[in-house]
Amino acid sequence: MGLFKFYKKLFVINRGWRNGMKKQILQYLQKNKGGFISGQQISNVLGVTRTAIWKVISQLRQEGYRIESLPRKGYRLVESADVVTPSAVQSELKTKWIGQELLYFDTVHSTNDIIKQKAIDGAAQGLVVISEEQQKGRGRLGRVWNSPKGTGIWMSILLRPKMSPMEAIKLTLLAGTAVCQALRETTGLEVQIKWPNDLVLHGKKVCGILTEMSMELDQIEYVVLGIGINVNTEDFPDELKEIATSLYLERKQKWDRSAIIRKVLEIWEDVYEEFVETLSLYSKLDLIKQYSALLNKEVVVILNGEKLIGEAVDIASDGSLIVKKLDGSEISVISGEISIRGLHGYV
Ligand code: BTX
Repeated sequence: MGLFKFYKKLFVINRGWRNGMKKQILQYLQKNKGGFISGQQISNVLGVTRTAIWKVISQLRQEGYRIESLPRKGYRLVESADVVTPSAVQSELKTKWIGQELLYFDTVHSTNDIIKQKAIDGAAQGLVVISEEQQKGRGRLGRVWNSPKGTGIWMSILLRPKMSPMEAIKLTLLAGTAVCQALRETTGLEVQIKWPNDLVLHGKKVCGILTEMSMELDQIEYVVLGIGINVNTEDFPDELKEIATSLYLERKQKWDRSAIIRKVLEIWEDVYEEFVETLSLYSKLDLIKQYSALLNKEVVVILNGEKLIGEAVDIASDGSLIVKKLDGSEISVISGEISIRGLHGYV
């Protein structure tokens, strides 16, 4: 091994060790939130020097955590920062493999693009990429996804499912269900699924999901699951004001983004593992219907450029939307653009 490679490896090991320690110290402070713990105590429990602890505390303060320190008393976590750094997200993350490898950026073009590059480089499934901001956040069909700094969750997950592309299409709807459940559990807000890939609150879009696949000879190489959630957004650009909302705007309350990320990853790991095993939506179908914003509504479906009016009457076991047309006949829609009739901004 060349000298440069050796030092680079040493640097990576050192950085990994320091990140691990940061996570542990943060966990320890969070467990004792409000009370003081001495540097000696942390040093004894974690087996690191007090100087190393002091360095980590300085880093955490730079990330925005308010940590008080008093001579002879030690350190006290006063306020957790709304940060989505690996240490903040992973400190209490209860997944087995999703998000255990996590890359964090201040700004990127698109988190989906970073994951794609990592997938090509051979990264294992479960890798999560989070960025504070996306300069070229994407929606479907090349549309723009507004991703301003520090306000939302802009993240992508790498998956390598062993299934046909036809099965993998269902991942979007399943992911929407998992995120919907996570948002309901963490905020108590009645988030709904707007089939197939949006989540809405009172008819306005709060989250979008973009699934991108790479295939080789009809085999899936990898899937990138991109999730965008408007969490603490206070204002939207004029063109989005009528159609977009955030968790903040619903309650005028700021939410802890890393807690939401953890819940999303934990629920998604369970849902995904079950789907990979059964290849069936069956166990989630009731939930998908219960959370649906479309069922029993009059809808406009735009299919291959053609407009079709009807009522959304069911979601079939393959995830398709059943629409009853004005002439009484029913069609099954696999994917497409759906508008809810009469809802401002959607028609
Ligand atoms: P979509 O094509 O269904 O929705 C895109 C449309 O939504 C836009 O044309 C615009 O009208 C509206 N829109 C744009 N930004 C927002 C916003 N912040 N909130 C509400 N509505 C908006 C939805 O596509 C899929 C979005 C996925 C975003 C994630 S973020 C992480 C990952 N990286 C990336 O580049 N995309 C995904």
